[in-house]
Amino acid sequence: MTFDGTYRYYYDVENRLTEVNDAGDQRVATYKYDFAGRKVARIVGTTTTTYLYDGDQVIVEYENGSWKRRYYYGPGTCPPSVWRIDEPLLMNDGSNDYYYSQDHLYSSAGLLDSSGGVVERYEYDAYGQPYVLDANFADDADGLSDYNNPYMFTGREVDFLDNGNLKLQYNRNRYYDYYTGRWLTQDSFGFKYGYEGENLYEFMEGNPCAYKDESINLHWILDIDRLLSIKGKTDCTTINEKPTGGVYTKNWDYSQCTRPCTQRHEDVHVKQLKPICQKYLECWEEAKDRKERDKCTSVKIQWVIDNRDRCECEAWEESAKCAEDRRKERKCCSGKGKKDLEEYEKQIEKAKKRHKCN
Ligand SMILES: [Ca+2]
Repeated sequence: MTFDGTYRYYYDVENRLTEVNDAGDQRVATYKYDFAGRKVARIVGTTTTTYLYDGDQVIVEYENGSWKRRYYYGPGTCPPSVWRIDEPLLMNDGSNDYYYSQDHLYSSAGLLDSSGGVVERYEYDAYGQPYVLDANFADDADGLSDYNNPYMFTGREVDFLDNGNLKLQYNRNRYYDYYTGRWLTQDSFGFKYGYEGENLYEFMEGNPCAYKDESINLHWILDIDRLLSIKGKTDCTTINEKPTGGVYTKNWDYSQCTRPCTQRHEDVHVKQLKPICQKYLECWEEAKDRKERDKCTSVKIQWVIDNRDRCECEAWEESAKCAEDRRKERKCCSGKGKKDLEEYEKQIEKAKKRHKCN
């Protein structure tokens, strides 16, 4: 996207956002990146914010050369905890520690001081647009965090530009615009793996209410954008259990009768992916430059392509076992449950054919 009616966007040859201007082409922000494509500087007016990284996470933020904030994160890096890659725990601003409390999508829900008192709260719409509230749930006067907290929707960093009139979420490989509900640039992996919807700028296939954050477990290994940034799914459903993996898109995923089977199916995938994930992360850490990192990604993707049918067959086998188990359960005996189970069993057969399982 180069112009959204209000702001103009400029990119470098690697398709990274370098400048944001207003409609009159007056500079709003400038961005700079390092060799690995990480955003290392943001210049707004006379303020230059620079970022020091540990791997893919910002650990120190500087303003005009003096350090302003430090960040500490949770440990998640690999399935089944991969969705915690963006789990800020603590922000220190030189005089105070602030702790994050998160919701089920690992979006920041509140910022707490060191005695555990809430100092600021955050709410989101389905497309992730953040709203800053004070401790008593009243709207913040200017809509900007009083504590300069950048971590909001799905634990990712927000750039509040033009006094908060433009909010861009930085998801490492690309930026997401809450207002239009789309990415500024294309998914770098294109349509290759069939997980995108109708276009490459789409956010959650245009249906953030139907897609759960947890679906990253399967997606992430296929797409580096998603590994590093995928955390963009919101949940407007009423699912209470925390799944360990899975793409929750179909009716049977939401059925009380068959949902445990989706869970068991995805758990199989999580187990399958773990070794390749581990290998990938090691490769990524050892890589010296972007080219080497790309190589790690190719190896991983090739593994997924080579093993897809085998992995799917194992997982659908588990689904079939589960469906058998569920037949004995009351929830699946009659009415909607029974219908859901029948539909699910049909899908198992279809999937087995599709993946040429024996
Ligand atoms: Ca404020």
